[in-house]
Amino acid sequence: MTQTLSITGMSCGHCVRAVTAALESVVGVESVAVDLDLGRARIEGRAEPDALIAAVVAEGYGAEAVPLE
Ligand SMILES: [Cu+2]
Repeated sequence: MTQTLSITGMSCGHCVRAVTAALESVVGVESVAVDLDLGRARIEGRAEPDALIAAVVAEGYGAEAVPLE
């Protein structure tokens, strides 16, 4: 299962690493790919959408689910 989040507040590679680590810490996540330019995170696995958003927000960034394209 793939989920996509729109991430706000990222400005550099440090932010990408922080968001990636936050998402990877969520139960059920298998892999994470964060794109700084697009402001998107692609998450593979079976994590709860709300848990993904909460993990990103806890790091100080904004997150919103993006419907499957
Ligand atoms: Cu940064």
